[in-house]
Amino acid sequence: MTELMDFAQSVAREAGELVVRERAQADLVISYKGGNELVTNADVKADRLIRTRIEQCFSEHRLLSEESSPELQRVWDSEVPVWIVDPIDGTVNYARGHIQSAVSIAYCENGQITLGVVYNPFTDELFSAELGKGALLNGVAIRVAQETTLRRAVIATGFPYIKEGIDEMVERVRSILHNCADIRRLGSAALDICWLAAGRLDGYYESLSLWDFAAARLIAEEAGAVCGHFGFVPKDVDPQFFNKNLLIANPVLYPKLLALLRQP
Ligand code: LIP
Repeated sequence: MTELMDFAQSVAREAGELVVRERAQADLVISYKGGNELVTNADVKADRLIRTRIEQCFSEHRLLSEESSPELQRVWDSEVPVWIVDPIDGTVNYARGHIQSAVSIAYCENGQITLGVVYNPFTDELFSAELGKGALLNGVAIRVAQETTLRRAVIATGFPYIKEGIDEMVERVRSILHNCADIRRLGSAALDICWLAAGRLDGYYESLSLWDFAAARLIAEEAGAVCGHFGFVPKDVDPQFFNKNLLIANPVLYPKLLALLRQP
């Protein structure tokens, strides 16, 4: 394990312990960003912890995180390494006492995400990957499921806090339900994608923020998934960072799901 991976896993576990402790103390403070996007004081505390650890160990690095620097979007232009962090992915789940939430930490250098860690402290499951070295769950290698039949495929997705465009999303759900086995809406994109990497799901699609998927996308690719988009990708944006209309699946199902989701 490289020094960066050791650091990322250690910080993810420390932040995970913090968010479990904060919720157990039953003094969770819930507020709303932009009107209806839920955030808790634990998100902010975990974000501050991760930022502090990065500043202590890698003072020249930059941080893109949901809670403290959402404006730094063109990470691939950065001349110094960038950590891409979601301190709690699955915030609504976390605030409502569910266990499908995770700390997500990705490392980007020279325009390439080379490390990803997604840690669910409620299940003690740490998903990780380094570029070109495969994907692991608690240190054991994981691979995508080999399901090749749409009608047997279980597909995960999610929906944004802002409800505009929801009718189009419902139509996609209708198409998936007519052609696949079932849908899962688990509430954490990072864990949806890591579960696909571990063979627990067969496909995933959604539009997100970069910090939701940056780490998990590398983990899924290293586990054998195809990661792409079922919509237009701007020419000046590196696809690994583009956050609209993501589609992730094993190489056989990917084109089948692409055709399904692209239907008018
Ligand atoms: C969440 C994602 C989820 C998506 C939600 C939200 P957050 O991230 O993980 O898949 O459907 O709308 O974006 O806000 O919990 O970090």
